[in-house]
Amino acid sequence: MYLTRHWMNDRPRWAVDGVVLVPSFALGMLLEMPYTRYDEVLSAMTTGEAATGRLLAPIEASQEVWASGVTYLRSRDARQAESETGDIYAQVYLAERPELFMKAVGWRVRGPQDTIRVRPDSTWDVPEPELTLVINCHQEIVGYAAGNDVSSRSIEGANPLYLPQAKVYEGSCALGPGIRLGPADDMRGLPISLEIRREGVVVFSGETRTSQMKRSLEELVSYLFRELPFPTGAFLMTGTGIVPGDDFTLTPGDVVRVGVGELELENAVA
Ligand code: DO4
Ligand code: MG
Repeated sequence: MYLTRHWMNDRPRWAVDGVVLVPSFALGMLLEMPYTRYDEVLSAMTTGEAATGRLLAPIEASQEVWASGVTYLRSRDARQAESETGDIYAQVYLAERPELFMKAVGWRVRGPQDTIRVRPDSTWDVPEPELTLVINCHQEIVGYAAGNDVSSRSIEGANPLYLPQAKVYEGSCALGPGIRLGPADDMRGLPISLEIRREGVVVFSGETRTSQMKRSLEELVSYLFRELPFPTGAFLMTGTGIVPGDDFTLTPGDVVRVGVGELELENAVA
C-alpha cells in the first residue's frame, strides 16, 4: 500500500493507493498501531474519493526525522577527504555505535513539490539520496520514503562540531513522494540513485544499492529507540552511498532527483 498526503479543500488529507482517507485519519494514529493491523485499518478508512491537489511531504508535525551517517564506504571516504579531522569518520564507520543525528521536525520537511535550499554561508553543498525508514512506536519498520539529506560539506569539513549547522537549516530535508508501506525485508536490496540537472543538462548521476550499507536497518533503528520513545512514530534516513566528486557543488536552479526503489523525489534548488 502507498500512502500520500495532499492539500485538498484547504487542508491536508492522507490517501492510500490514490484514494482519500477519512478526515480523522492521521499517520500518527497508524504508527501507534502494530503493523499487522494496517491493512484492516486503512481499508476501513477509505472514502472512495480520488486524491487530487498538491502533494505534501508524507509526514506530520509530531514526527521527527532522524538521520544516520557514515553507513556506506563512499560517505566515509568523502568525509575523511573534506575534513581536517578525518579519523573520526573512519572510527565511526567501524564502531559498534552508529552516528545518529536529528535532521528535522515534521513541519519543516519539504515535499515533492517544494524547493530545497543551500545555505548562503556555505561554499560547498551536496544532496544526499537516502532510504528513509518509517518506524512505528513499537519499533517496527513499516515502510519507506525517498529522502534528501541536503548538506554543507564546507561547514561540516571545517569542524565536525558544526554538524547541526551543516545539516539542519531551512529547506535541507526533503521526503516523498509518499510512503511505500511494507516490512524491512522489502528494503534490503533497493536501488538508490541520484541525478542532478543544471539548465536541463545532467551534471551528476550516480547509483548504489541499500545492500552496500555496512549496518543493518534494524541495528540503526534499535540505537535510535534505545533511550527515546516515539509515541507517534519516527522517520530515519539511513545514510548516503552516493557523493558527487569534490569539484561539484549544488547551486540554486539545479534540479535534484533522488530514486529509492520505485520512488522518485524531485526538487529544484531555490
Ligand atoms: O558524518 C556526517 C553525516 C554523514 C551523513 O549524513 C551520511 O553519511 O549520509
Ligand atoms: Mg546523510
